Amino acid sequence: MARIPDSHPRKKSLESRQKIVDGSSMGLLADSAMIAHGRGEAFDYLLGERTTGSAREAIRESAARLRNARRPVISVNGNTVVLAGDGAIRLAAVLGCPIEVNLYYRTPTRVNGLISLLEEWRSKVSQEDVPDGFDGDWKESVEGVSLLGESPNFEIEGLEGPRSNCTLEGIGGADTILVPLEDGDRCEALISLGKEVLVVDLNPLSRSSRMATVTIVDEVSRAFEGILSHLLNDSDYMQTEWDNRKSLKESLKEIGDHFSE
Ligand code: PTJ
Repeated sequence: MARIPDSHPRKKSLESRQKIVDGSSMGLLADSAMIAHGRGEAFDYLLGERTTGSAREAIRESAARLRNARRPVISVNGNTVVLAGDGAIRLAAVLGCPIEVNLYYRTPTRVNGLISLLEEWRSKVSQEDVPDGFDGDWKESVEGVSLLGESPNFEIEGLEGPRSNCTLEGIGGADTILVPLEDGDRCEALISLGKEVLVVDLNPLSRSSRMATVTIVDEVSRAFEGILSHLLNDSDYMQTEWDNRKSLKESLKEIGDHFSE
């Protein structure tokens, strides 16, 4: 890929697009991954490619809920691993929770490939400087992150087909699930199992956005960075009685406001 100058106003967006192109040629992504990414890009453009005020609130609320969770888990699909696998590892290290590869279009080759990519990220992140506010042995915490999904031993009730397969150690036994780019049916099934579902989705109108306990209407890598920062430096904040509908309405208003600014 040609080097994009730092001054290019859409550098981050072009780099993300390239990650999707590369992930696709490596066989890690679903055939429709680029369509999903394009839809996300369009909403991000409308939102001004920034974390809006309502997304910041949802990020803060999600961090508090993940901190309070008994058994949190981060569920990742192909697009999330390719765009924000490093961020997922940092979050899991701080939370002491597993990451589960859980795919809509599940094939053993994709699951294994995505777990290998996460293993590479785990090794790189373990060498990074200790993040501000982290108390403990960073290398040990990162190396301890377990990567699940290869051998499903649990089925999500109310869902048919391969996307119902997950693990008891991860999604099956979790009380709180952080799940970017989720599909509406599965989000609904997880909610009806009594789980708290924290969704990251740039589309505030999607069914998963509307079904979730808390929806972060933001780009997945920005959302992960925000959650990390709140986990490490905002421990006084207590979770609230979250009104997700109100938050989604606010994000739609922010789209309108962005264009009248
Ligand atoms: O890897 P798999 O097999 O699990 O398949 C993954 C995709 C994403 C292909 C599959 O789940 C799918 O088709 O998703 P949808 O139904 O297109 O939904 C994707 C949602 O994520 C859309 O509402 C997009 O707006 C949103 N989205 C796309 N890219 C991003 C995003 N949200 C946050 N950050 C992004 N980078």
